Formats: sequence, structure tokens, C-alpha cells
Amino acid sequence: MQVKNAYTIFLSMTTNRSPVILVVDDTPANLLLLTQLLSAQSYDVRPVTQGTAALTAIRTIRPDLVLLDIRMPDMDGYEVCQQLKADEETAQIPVIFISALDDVEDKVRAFECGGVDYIAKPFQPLEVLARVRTHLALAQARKALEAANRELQRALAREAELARMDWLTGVYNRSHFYELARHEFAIATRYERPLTMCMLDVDHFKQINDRYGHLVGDQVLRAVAQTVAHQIRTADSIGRFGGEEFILLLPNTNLPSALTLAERLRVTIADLQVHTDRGIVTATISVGVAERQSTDTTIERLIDRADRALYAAKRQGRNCVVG
Ligand code: GH3
Ligand code: MG
Ligand code: MG
Ligand code: MG
Repeated sequence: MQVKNAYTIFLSMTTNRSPVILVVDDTPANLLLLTQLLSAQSYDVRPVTQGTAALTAIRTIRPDLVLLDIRMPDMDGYEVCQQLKADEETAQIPVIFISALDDVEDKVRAFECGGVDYIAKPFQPLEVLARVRTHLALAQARKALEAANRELQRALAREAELARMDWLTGVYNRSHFYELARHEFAIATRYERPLTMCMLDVDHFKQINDRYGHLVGDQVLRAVAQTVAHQIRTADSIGRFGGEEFILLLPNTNLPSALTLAERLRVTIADLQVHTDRGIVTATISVGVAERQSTDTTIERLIDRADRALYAAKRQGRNCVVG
């Protein structure tokens, strides 16, 4: 699992970019004081004097933190904070209210609007710095955790996908194919839709192994599987049934259409030239095709009929399709 990647992201997020702090206050003296205080700590400070301008700045600059005055003529701090929190893109930006309002109700309202902290004016510079530092660190840790979690989810999804694959040929393995097939079979039965199975087997594959060696044999298997996989529709599935045998599931496809597809696959594989260390190797396939019938009570019955059709194709001399 790529847990290491998640950790790398965490590290990259903790590199030294100056945090951007948006300071919003309609009183120029306050704004100047706060700007000087924070700039001295090498924060990247962006001063704004109005609520509406603050919202625009938040959306464009995406600051790491907002220091927000409450009483402002055009739009008060509560409103600014509410709008910022309502927008998914900016909702995670921490807002520290900084206001001369000193009633408990005012403070509580600030938290209810989504603020993370409240500083009363006149403020103590050291206290402002301490609170800013703390909330920046918390926001940073949260971002890193979220990024790590996203990466973890991606790694888990990749891992789950790999677990469904046949490692040699890159198509579904037998157990996952069965899972899919059972599901499609149930749907086809329930809604009385056509469903067709094709069983493919590489002809005289043992001879390919014997003549060129198993590694070349593996390469041929991969080429056959991938060529078939690229020819089918996205709704169709291909699985490795065993050794040099593959199985196709074609939802909403009746027998004549499946036979047409199978024939096209047969010709494509017969024309396929696999370039190997031992030169160009060719192969042919035999295909057995069976459409679900109302008497098929289980998927195994359908597979069994496709399998018998395949053996008929082998008996007919191989490199052919029987349905
Ligand atoms: P037929 O036309 O009747 O299908 O003949 P065949 O030789 O293809 O069939 P047989 O079942 O006799 O041989 C299949 C061979 O496939 C035997 C086995 O060693 C080989 N095989 C199975 N899995 C693999 C694999 O993963 N890699 C390689 N290289 N060979 C495999
Ligand atoms: Mg004010
Ligand atoms: Mg074979
Ligand atoms: Mg076989």
C-alpha cells in the first residue's frame, strides 16, 4: 500500500511557505497595528477594510487564516463568516473574530457562525500571535490529514482493483469474474434481458510453450487477453477462467450478436503477431458461445453450455466459433 505517498504529501505540505493571513477591519488604526504585528512574524498579511471586499479576497487569495472584525459598515463580520463557511471551497479556512464587542452573546454568535476563536479588543499582541499560531497549526494538520486520507483511499481503491485482476494478463481473475457474472445473471433473469457467455481457449497452447518456452507463452497469453479486452464494449467483461482459457460476459447481447463478436475476435487473434525474443509468434483461439435460456437457473448452467460449445469447436478442428 502506498502509505509512503501519503506521508510525502504530509511533508510537502509542511514546507516553508509564509502563511497568508487576511486581516479585515474597517478602522485603519486597528488594521495598521495588526498588519505590523503579523508582518513582523513574517506572515504574508493582506489587509482589507470592508466585509464585501473581504469575501472577494477570500475567494481569490484563499488565505490560510482570516482575522475578522465584527462591526463594519457594509457587511458585518458574522455575515462574512457565514458566507465563507457556506462555500465548500472556503469553508475550511479558520476565522478568528477580533472585536470590541465583549458580551457573551456576541462571542457565542461568533462561534455559531463558524469562527474558531474570539479575541476581544483592545487586544494583547502576544495573545493575537499565540492564537494565530495555534489555529494555523491546527488548519495545517487538518489539511495534511485530509490529503493523507485522500491518498490512502486512492491506494485502497488501487489495491482493491489489483485484487480483482489476474496478475499475468491484466483481465479479471476468476473469482471476481464470477462475482460480476452472478450479478449480471441475476439482472438478466429478473428483467428477462439477453445475456451471453463466450468461452475462449488458445489452440495448441502447449505447443507454443514447448516450442518457445513458458515466458513467451506468458507473453502470448497477455497479448491474447489484452487484444480481446480492447475489442469488447465497456459493459462487457473478460476474465481469465484458468490456464489459457478466457471467459467473456456480454450483457444485453443475444446469440447472433455474440457470434458476430466471437468471429471478429477469432479473426483478430488469428491475425495477431506477438513480437517476442524468439521472433513473431502467432496463435489461434476456439470460442464456445451460449446465450442464457429461461431454463438456466444458475450461472454455472450457462457457463457449462459455453464450455460444451467450446469443446465442439475444438472437435471441429479449432480456430473456429461454435454457438
Ligand atoms: P487445445 O487446443 O486442445 O486447447 O490444446 P492446448 O495445448 O492449448 O491445451 P492443453 O490443455 O493441453 O494445454 C494447455 C497448456 O497451457 C498447458 C499449460 O502448461 C499451459 N498453461 C497454463 N497456464 C499457463 C500460464 O500461465 N503460462 C503459460 N506459459 N502456460 C500456461
Ligand atoms: Mg469595526
Ligand atoms: Mg488450449
Ligand atoms: Mg484449455
